[in-house]
Amino acid sequence: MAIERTLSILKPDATRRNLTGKINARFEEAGLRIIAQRRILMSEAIAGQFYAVHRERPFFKDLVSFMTSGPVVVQVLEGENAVAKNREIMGATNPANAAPGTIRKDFAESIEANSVHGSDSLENAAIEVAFFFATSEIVA
Ligand code: RTP
Ligand code: MG
Repeated sequence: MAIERTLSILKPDATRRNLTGKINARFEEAGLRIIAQRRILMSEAIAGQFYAVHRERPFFKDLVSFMTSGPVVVQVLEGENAVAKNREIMGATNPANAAPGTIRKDFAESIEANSVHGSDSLENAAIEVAFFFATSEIVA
């Protein structure tokens, strides 16, 4: 299997409840390595640009206001099959549908405040990693 990189975000509901260490432990236990990490407060412009693909969706406005409501932790995860592995340990978007033992099942508050973001394809992972990190900030 190929070593991949994926973009992960610990969302404002996770930072508010001081869950960053607990969630990072899930990544590390699954064999993913945190090779870049930064805590930021997203501006509306940055959140809107990051979620531009959802611009026409009914939840877009709420999503931008949620993602700018508190600090987030942006990070690059590296490991075998990292994109799919991260999606698997995150669980379904709606925590009500998330499998037992997944991050969203155990920590998410709602379909919106669902604790984590993870890139959904290798192609988007490369775009999203470059959106937040310079090459010099990623130390594998
Ligand atoms: P993410 O992009 O955050 O990793 O989540 P995802 O792929 O599982 O879900 P996606 O369809 O890309 O949606 C992005 C984020 O928008 C919020 N959302 N709210 N109110 C709603 O019906 C609704 N649907 C989605 C969630 O925060 C979701 O993670
Ligand atoms: Mg998504």
